[in-house]
Amino acid sequence: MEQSDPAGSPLSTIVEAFEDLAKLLKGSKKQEALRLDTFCHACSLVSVLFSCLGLAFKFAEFEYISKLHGLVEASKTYGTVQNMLDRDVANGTVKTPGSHTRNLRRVRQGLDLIRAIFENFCSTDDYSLKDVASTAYAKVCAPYHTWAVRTAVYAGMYTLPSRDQLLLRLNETGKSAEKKMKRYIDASIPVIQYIDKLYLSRKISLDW
Ligand code: 1PZ
Repeated sequence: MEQSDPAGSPLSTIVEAFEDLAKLLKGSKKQEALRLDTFCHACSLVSVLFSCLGLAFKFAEFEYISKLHGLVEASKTYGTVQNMLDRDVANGTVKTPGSHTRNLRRVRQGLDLIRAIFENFCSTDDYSLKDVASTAYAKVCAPYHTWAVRTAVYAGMYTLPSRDQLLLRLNETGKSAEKKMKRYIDASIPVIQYIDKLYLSRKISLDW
């Protein structure tokens, strides 16, 4: 950890959890399975970001947390992500609304959305976060959301805090935030790819 890092900042906590997860996946021998509770722990830390966004994204927070809660419950029965997916495949419930495999797909899309937002954040100095967030959302999530949800999300973008306000709420400077965002980007990519591979190897497409 670097001296200039504000200790215990929410971004640091998230980044460290995803770096640990990425390391675990990289170090694990070929077929070693990912424990669902380990994965859920890292994902649960992300929810602090919602408190920086304001009321308009309360519904996104609720959506994310309820899907994650479903996965936490599933971890008690299935133990590993692999077992959970295999059960839905066997039951023919992969895409059934509310199924574990579907919830994992949504949480994974949330992680990818954050990655895309962070990438855009690091590549511009825009005072407003509207474009940063809108273009990320348009690419990563909008294709899979209903018209009503997309409309609500784009309307909510006008209420996002400014770049400076966000930094203040995260207890970061522009520099420290960008450093950590880049670390999240690097750590989340292998995690997302790992999950995608589990779907593809079970002949589950990624277009939903
Ligand atoms: C700093 C800039 C911040 C920008 C914030 C952008 C937030 C975009 C929020 C997108 C909310 C989508 C809410 C509703 C989604 C639902 O359609 C699906 C339904 O899934 P189904 O029940 O059909 O299986 N739900 C989800 O996809 C759950 C996860 C959505 C939330 C991910 C957000 C993560 C972003 C955090 C940003 C800090």
